[in-house]
Amino acid sequence: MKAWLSRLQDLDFSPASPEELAKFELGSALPSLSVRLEADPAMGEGYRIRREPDGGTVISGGSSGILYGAYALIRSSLSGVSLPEDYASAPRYSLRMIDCWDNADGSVERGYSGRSLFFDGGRLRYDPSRMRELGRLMASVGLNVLCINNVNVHFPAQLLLEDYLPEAAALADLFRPFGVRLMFSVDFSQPMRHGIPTADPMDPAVQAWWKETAARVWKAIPDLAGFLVKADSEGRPGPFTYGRNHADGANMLADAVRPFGGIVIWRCFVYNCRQDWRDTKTDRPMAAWDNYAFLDGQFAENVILQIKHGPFDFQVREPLSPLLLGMKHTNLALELQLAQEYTGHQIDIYTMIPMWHELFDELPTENIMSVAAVSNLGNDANYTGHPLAAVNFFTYGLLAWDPSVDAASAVTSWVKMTYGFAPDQEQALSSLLLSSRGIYEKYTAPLGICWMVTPHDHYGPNPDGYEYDLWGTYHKANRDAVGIDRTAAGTGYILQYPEWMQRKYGDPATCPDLYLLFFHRLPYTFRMQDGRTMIQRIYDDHFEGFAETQAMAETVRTLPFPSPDREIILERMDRQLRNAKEWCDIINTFFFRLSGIPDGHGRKIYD
Ligand code: GCV
Repeated sequence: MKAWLSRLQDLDFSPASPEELAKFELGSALPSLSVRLEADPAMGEGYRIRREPDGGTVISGGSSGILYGAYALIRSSLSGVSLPEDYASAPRYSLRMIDCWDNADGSVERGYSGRSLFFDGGRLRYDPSRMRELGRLMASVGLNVLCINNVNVHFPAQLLLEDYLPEAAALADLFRPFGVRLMFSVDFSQPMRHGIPTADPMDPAVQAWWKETAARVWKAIPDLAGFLVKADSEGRPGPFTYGRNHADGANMLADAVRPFGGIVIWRCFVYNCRQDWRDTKTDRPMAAWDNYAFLDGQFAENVILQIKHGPFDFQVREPLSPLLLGMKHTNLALELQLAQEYTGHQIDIYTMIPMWHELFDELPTENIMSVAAVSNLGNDANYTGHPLAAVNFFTYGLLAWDPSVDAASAVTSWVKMTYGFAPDQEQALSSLLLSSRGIYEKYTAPLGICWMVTPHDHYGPNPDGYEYDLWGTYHKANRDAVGIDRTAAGTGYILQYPEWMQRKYGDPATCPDLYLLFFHRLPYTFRMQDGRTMIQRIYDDHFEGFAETQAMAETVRTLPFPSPDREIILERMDRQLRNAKEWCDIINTFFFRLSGIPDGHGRKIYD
């Protein structure tokens, strides 16, 4: 299976360079087109495609630029979206990353599409032809960095920097012609495996160990992109153990990798995961800011702080993380999650690009210097479990290249490339995908409240499942009111935002409805902007969300998906229907039992 590249010829050899691959792709996908490739190393990853008076086409660019130009031409031809006569493009961000949460034992943390493509039984073990397909899928949408192992570095993944290095170097060789560089997640305490009694970043022995290690690693893989680090988060080791801050930790690693052009990607997902639900002072969304904002300007130039898009954890609706707006003197990366951890496990249809555009509506593109997304891939034949989840990988690549890419045309291009449908069917599938996020949001946790999901597994409803837990994830629904007051009068979270955002979200009368319960604690009878009471809006959204899922299922059944996609899609659609019904009934019942307020339209809510 080659996902959206299924109309291309099999790649049954290992190309030596991006140019060779570009020639192969153009020759097989567009045989009637006369295309000349013109190397212009100064253009780097950028490319220019121009028509010559004689009818030929010239693609100029740096080595991978030529390859991206070739794929742009192929995408344009397969999706029928023509390019201007003279078209130039360059990526907005130089690092466009896929972060895999694959463990050495072959399991994938939050993976919903089979086992790891890279590891099995504690070793690097992969199918080279699938690696080529993956490289091709990445290059075809402009993605250029692949972090192959989980940020939770469980043993023996540490051996990537040690015994497994020769095999890792062979893997890097496989990806190089696709313009893809590898990255490794590293364990901050790794020096302690080697007789050093500490991982303190200020300790000379620790510093020396990382320097020697970096030298050895980059000798084996000279173009390794860098190290990715999850430190002091959810039980991972980090600088806090030694009374150091995260600039101390990140800068120490940055010193070690700098001579080789390496980057340290340092994640900001740091919060108190042992909170007491009775503690009303600690508000988890505030944690990243509290841990990092004061360090602005103190990180080395080859450190990038990677920040999840929202202050919680990839919920269906969260405001933009304030850290992405507040750290003006630090290199930042936006972290998205293609894996549908909280958004339907690649069983429910959930197309993300509308959500990403909402983020960029508030996030100036220049605030960040790179983008990363947690992978939704596994060794299922179709890579993404649900065939329609591939649209998220495809559109993520286009967005990482150019955040202003049009959502509808990106989704439609994917539909056209993947399925040769008639125009009305193509239109039906595109609009179904584009509306899927809104539908999922309606039948799950309401109005930005988050965390009403089944604990740990994160599929299906459990409105009180996280309420008395230690993760800082509370909604505090009682018989009168629901939500957390995060205004200045409440936890003060809102004060982490620039003033214009404080104004936008701070007053419940003007706060956009879908964010209402993220920022405010309100009575069920609160009047929404559309005149409905909040409780009525909750009931309406849930009934509508389920009805819209039923309509979605009807459409899905009429579409002529080829086998085996059709069987997989229909089976998952049935599961989604059951899930939507469960969410609708449980959430409505939960709020009805608490509030005692009946549905204004007399629909069935269980007592
Ligand atoms: C890789 C959430 C997920 C964890 C994940 C973590 C992270 O807590 O549930 O599985 O761990 O985020 O992003 O580090």
